[in-house]
Amino acid sequence: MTTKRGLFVVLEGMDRAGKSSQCRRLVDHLNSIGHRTELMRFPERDSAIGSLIGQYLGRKIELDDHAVHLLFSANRWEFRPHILDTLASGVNIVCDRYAYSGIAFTAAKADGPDFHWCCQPEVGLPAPDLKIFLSVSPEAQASRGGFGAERYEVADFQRRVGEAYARLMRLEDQAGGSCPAWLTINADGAFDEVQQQLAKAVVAAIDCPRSAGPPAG
Ligand code: DGP
Ligand code: NA
Ligand code: NA
Repeated sequence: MTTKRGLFVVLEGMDRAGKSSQCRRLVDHLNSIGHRTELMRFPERDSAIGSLIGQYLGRKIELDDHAVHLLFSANRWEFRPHILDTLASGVNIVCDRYAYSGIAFTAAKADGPDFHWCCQPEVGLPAPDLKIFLSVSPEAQASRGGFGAERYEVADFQRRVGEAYARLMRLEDQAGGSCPAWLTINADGAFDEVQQQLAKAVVAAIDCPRSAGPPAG
């Protein structure tokens, strides 16, 4: 009997949407009901490339916008073999941010790289089976203690990140076909309610049939 490939789920959203806590809870829940699932995150700061990204976000070093964009992308590419091996072994992946953060955060930069240029380094990465956008209002962002001290944690920049995500999701939904549509979940409400909606969507997707091979990029 062949092992059913694991499901590749990506969670995206602006900062303070509660993504990381929701991802952790979701992974615990899925494992507790017998769906073997691994948590991944990008940027994964625990690699040589990730350490440079961490220094950049912490304002320890300065880098050209194009160079840092490629580092974020390279950080995803260096984990491509791990993603493919994990899925092939039948283990699901819940991933806290992915290529869509890469595009939205760079495209949001004033006078930064062009939107279409931003998309190119991500082409060919393993494609998620399910993409979930956790939306959060500026009011809820503010009520969660405001932003931290890292480079992108500024209200006006986050507004532009939201616009870039919206553009990206519109483009992908128009493309249709092989691009699975986005599921948007509003994360302004109570943590447990958001978690329930997430778990329901992900369990339904785990139970769906999917291609045996690795998800195409
Ligand atoms: P996090 O560890 O999820 O809080 O992400 C750190 C910050 O980096 C956050 O502001 C989002 C941003 N970010 C995540 N992925 C990318 C990416 O690929 N490119 C850029 N430019 N920023 C990213
Ligand atoms: Na952050
Ligand atoms: Na996070």
